Amino acid sequence: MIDLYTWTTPNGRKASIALEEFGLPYAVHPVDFGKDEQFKPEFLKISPNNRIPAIVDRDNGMALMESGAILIYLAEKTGKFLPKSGEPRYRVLEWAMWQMGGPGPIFGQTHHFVKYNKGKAPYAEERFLKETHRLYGVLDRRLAGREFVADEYSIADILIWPWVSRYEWQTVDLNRYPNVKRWYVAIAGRPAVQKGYHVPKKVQEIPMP
Ligand SMILES: N[C@@H](CCC(=O)N[C@@H](CS)C(=O)NCC(=O)O)C(=O)O
Repeated sequence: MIDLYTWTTPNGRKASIALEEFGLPYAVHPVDFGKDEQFKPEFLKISPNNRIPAIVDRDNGMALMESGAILIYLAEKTGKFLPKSGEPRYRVLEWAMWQMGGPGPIFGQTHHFVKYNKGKAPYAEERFLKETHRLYGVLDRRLAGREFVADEYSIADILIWPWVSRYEWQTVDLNRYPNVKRWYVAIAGRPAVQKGYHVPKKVQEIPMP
């Protein structure tokens, strides 16, 4: 049994979608940002960076923060969605790390400046929108002629998809990125994604282009 600490955000949904995909039993503990629960001392013991997602594996008592580390851990625990060795493994890790350093932080800044603080910092809006479109372009080229970012559906897709699911917040028209759109729609149709997206609670339907 995995204890999952999460909220209704892209990083949180990575972990709940992954747990659904791995078929692991898990107990959900909502960390309500509206109540600043991410700063509670009990939560900081599990996630010292006061961010979700975080897990505790009841099999061994291990607590883990950071979605990338969590998904690698769960993939190794179950033997799914991360090849065991060689180039196939490093392709998955390469695109997983691309997400951790690219779409995660950059799209997050786009949400901050473009959606929530429009007009306050025009240069920041321009910079993060430009970088957001650059990253969509990179993903679109990667997905040209391939179904998933690595050889098969993997933790890399699970890490990237929830950030693309906020394309409306980023003012991105997915029709500009046809390979991303095809990939996004295909993954949105997976039962595990449809279930994991609504953890810890349903706030909206999955956006569909
Ligand atoms: N690099 C971290 C980022 C986690 C993160 O930024 N989580 C956000 C929600 S999407 C959060 O917990 N924010 C709480 C806060 O800003 O106080 C990961 O991938 O897990």
